[in-house]
Amino acid sequence: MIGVRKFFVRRCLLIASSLFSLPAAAEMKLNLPTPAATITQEIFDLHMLTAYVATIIMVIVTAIILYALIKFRKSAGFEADLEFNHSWFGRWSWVLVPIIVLGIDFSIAGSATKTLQSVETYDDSDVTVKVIGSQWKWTYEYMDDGIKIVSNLNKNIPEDNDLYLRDVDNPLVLPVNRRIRFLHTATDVLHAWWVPEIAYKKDSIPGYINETWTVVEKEGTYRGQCAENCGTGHAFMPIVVEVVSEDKYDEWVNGQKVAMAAADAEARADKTWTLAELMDRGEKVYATNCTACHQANGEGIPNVFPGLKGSKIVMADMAAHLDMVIHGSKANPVMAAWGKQLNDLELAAVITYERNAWGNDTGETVQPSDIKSAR
Ligand code: HEC
Ligand SMILES: [Cu+2]
Repeated sequence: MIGVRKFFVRRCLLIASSLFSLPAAAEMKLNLPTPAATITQEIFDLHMLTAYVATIIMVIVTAIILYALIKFRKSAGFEADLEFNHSWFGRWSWVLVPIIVLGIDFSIAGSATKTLQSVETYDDSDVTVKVIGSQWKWTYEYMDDGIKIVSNLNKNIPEDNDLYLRDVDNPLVLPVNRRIRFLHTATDVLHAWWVPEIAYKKDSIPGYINETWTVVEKEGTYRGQCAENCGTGHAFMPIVVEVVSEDKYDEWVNGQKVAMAAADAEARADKTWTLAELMDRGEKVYATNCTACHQANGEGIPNVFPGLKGSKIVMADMAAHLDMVIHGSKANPVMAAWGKQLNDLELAAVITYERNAWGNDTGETVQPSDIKSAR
């Protein structure tokens, strides 16, 4: 056995060498990320001002303490001045010190108040996005254009990749140099939409709307995380924002509108869909909206989310199945009313998929017209 002392020396060397090894040092970010928006720049500047003031105070106080320790040490024969508090300086220092401290406080409070005022300035915006947190995904609704984006974790990124748990299938797309208003809310529990480079943090609260704003000054991809512990999938709802030029943004908006109109027309079309067509679409709807809880293999999570594979409702009771998916569960609000979020074709497809995937093999199809009458 190696001695305790040797053990600690080795441990310290190991930690030191890993701290100073090149990749680790390159990864080590000591400060907040570089802001890319006016409001986050203001917050960053306030943070730096506070950090500088605190550092200067720390240096001065440490210097005074060290000076006093050395200069007035007993071994050098120093004797304490028991009458210090009766001297001029001894008396006035009790007044001066609080005045200095208050002065420092006010100098920071001035900037802090200004920043807080900017944070709470709700001017007209060019783009308004409703940001909806759900267990465990983000939905973005562009209020002016009627576009809706569902943003899910990209599960295809391997663990050793930098973007593991930090990438999504559909990012939020925003124009550069335009004022964006975010309206934050949630469908189930508290979440918080946080992208430190471009937007500050505010809670997403069910049944309540919080507002934040930003003007992003640099095009690019910005990443963030849900910043409110919202359940077992909290780590699996990352945020990705693509900030693009205005032209690109307009192009993207038009593309989305065309795609939405096409999907809408398709859902309304008076057509009987085949099992294969419905399964194909249903698999996608299921992957986007249902896997977070019921899992890709349809087995759910025991005692938390029921399995759909072999489920009685899914296999036999069609009316109960339609009711559960369209209107949600009355017993457990975690199972949402998908009738509000998906159109008739999407609902018909996902229900058909549940009834035929994972060996459920009922061979039954559900048509959009069935959904229409069950709504
Ligand atoms: C946030 C988690 C969550 C998501 C997402 C979710 N469900 Fe559910 N689901 C539940 C819970 C919890 C229940 C149990 C409800 C109850 O006990 O009343 C449930 C129950 C069900 C049932 C009844 C199963 C049974 O045997 O009782 C069906 C069918 C179902 N969900 C379908 C879906 C479909 C389709 C989707 C996607 C469009 C979906 N769910 C998305 C949580 C979820
Ligand atoms: Cu969350």
